[in-house]
Amino acid sequence: MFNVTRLNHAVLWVRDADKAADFYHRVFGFEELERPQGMRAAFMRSPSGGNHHDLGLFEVGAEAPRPPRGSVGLYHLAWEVGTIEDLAAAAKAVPATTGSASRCTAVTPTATSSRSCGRCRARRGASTRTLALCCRSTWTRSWRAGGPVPPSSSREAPVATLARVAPVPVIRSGAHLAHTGLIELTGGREIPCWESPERATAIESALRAAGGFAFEEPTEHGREPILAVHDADLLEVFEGAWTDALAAGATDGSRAWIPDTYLLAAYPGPMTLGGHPALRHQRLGAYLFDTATPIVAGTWSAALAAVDVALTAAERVAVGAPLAYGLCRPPGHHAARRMLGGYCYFNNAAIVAEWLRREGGARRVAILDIDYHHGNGTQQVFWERGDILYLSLHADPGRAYPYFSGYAAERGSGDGDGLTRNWPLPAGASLDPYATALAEALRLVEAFAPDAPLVISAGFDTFERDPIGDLALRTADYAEIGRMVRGLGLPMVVLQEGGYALDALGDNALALLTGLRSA
Ligand code: Q9C
Ligand code: ZN
Repeated sequence: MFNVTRLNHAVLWVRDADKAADFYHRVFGFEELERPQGMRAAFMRSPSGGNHHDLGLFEVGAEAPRPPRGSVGLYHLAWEVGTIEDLAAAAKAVPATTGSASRCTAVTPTATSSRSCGRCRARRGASTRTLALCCRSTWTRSWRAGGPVPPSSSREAPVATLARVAPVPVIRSGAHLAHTGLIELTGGREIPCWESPERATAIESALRAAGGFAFEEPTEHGREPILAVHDADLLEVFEGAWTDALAAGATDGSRAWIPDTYLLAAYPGPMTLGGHPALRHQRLGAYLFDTATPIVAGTWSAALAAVDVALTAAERVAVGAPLAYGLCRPPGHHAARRMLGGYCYFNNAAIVAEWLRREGGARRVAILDIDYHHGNGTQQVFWERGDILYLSLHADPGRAYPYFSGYAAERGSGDGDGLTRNWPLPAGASLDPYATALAEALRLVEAFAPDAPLVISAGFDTFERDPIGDLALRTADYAEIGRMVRGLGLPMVVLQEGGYALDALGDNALALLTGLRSA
């Protein structure tokens, strides 16, 4: 499918409205809005979302000359129509069989035209409420080459350009749906976990409604890529915790499992301890740093699937997609080498980065983490690595979860000295300070010169209305962030991390992805 960008309200004069409507549906994903009664016309809406496009297809009749072969009957283009109602009004002013192909027809229903096209004298107004048609021949000629382009000889630069942009692969799986019924403890109270299946559902449906995305299932990658980042004993305990908890009667299966003891570094003191319990749900307390990582029957498979989602997205980019989105759930950036936490089980982003090194032939991989929280797990995994850059913008841990990492002084060590960088942000930070920090981070990415796709840990808990965050980004800001990152010119793998304002999550993800794929 093609993707329409920068097309503002086009009107196409076509030989056959049915065929044209079908074409625009199949090739560009336009949805039909309306077939006005008594008119050979179709009104359609583009899938590109955000920048909202409408399209009017008007049949000019069979006596009009044939378009070039393969040009699907496109005769005329027009642009700058304010609303679909304007289109309808304009259409009534045009005889149903206007179709003399050698000359263009101008219609200016609200008559604010100020200039004429030098080629055809069609009047074209400065007002967006003016409809004008012009220069059909040039447009049709270039059609097959990837869409109409403005006639270069014309000083009239049309607003409309149809760009051939492949849909963005969105890798998603339904496996996360069973990772549900989760609870967390907040201020001593048990509440439904913010990290819910509806999050991924909301994002997926927003992207589907917007169009321009290709939804794909992940392929299985097995445990090897996970074991390149996480310790085998973590996997063993995580995998078996639920069944052991059930078998031991520690849970009746109706509630998420949250262990009751946590093995802190401070626990042993001078002691040499003699062992660990055999049951994995009890051992789990040595592999968690908080109570925000509940386990239910579907958790293990969901976490495995999230890794497959991430790796499949990375593969799409590795074979040439400029951008792919892994709709990971559960998220990953709080999960460390042998530690779960913060709604995270496997560190999807770290696994992708390591996989790009080992399997993707990359020598330098950069990870940009824009979740509200510091990605303590990712930072830990690559702390001493000279081949992986980890950059994180987040709420200052002096006031925000996870509290114990993400300070500006943390910069990596050994080979990784200087290759971890943190930008703690004050409460209430809006796009301005955010963009300043981001620009700094992007300069470091450039200096590092990755030879692999940029891995983006994307959280939308930086949103102004996020229930657990206190930054102040707005939906449109994510598009701006996307455009800034896009400026690097690197291919990109976007992996879903946090974001809990359910009603805005889809729009925010759409905005980021739209910015990331902007021209
Ligand atoms: N109720 C991500 O955004 N907070 N994780 C728990 C106790 C945990 C956030 C506070 C926040 C984890 C991926
Ligand atoms: Zn977060």
